[in-house]
Amino acid sequence: MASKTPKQPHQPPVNPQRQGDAVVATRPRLQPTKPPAMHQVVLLNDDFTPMEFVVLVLQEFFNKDRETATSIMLKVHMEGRGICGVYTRDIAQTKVEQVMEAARSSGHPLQCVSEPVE
Ligand code: TYC
Repeated sequence: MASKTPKQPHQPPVNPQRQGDAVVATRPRLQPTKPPAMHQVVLLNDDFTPMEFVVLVLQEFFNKDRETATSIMLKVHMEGRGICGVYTRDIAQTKVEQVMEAARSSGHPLQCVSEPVE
């Protein structure tokens, strides 16, 4: 897969410089790097997963307190989807896998996706 990260210009390996008696290996400064793109984990509504299971998922995998978890669950229930958290891409994907596995092993059809933050 092609990376979106621009290639850094070629850096000579080291550039020994004298500082008094010491010889210090230095490198030219790299270009400043961009912060990683962030991804949101979104829970989707369905008609079968128990509300209590969704609240427990939000507490367990997204570190929400019970009140916040309940309010996110109700938002998903009423509006069809809701954001559980925002993470780097790999962490967001891991959260999706954890939720999907918990749902699968409990026999619930709960769906969870991650998507880049706009
Ligand atoms: N709609 C479900 C019910 O009435 C509850 C639910 C909430 C399911 C959020 C999924 O992501 C979800 N039991």
